[in-house]
Amino acid sequence: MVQQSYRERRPARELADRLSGVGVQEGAAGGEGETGGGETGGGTTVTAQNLQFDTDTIELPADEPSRIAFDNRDAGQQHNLAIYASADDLAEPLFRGDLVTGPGTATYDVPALEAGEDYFQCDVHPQMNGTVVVG
Ligand SMILES: [Cu+2]
Repeated sequence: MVQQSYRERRPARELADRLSGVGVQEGAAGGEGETGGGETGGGTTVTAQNLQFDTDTIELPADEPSRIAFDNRDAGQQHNLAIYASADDLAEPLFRGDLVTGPGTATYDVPALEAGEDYFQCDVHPQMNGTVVVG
């Protein structure tokens, strides 16, 4: 990996120097963007369709915020995704996504969760549920 990126960068920089200063700036900004987005943006997608989630297990990283791309494909139906410590403890969600009326999508910013297993469900249709594996 390291060797490859050096190889790619050197010629690019030389070329940019020859062309103009603008090229150098673009190259630098692009490099930063790759590092920031690639590491933290690892995405999980959950789709709701026919009153079902497309998965009964969601994997999220422990101790760091994460993101779930939520896709509701049920026309006229409201769905969301909420995370609870367990199915028996629905009073205080660890995270509750905004309701989305289908067809529609939302990006859920999930706060850092402790390693372990949590429970998720659609609050409108609690029969749509599953396990969140954090770690
Ligand atoms: Cu629902």
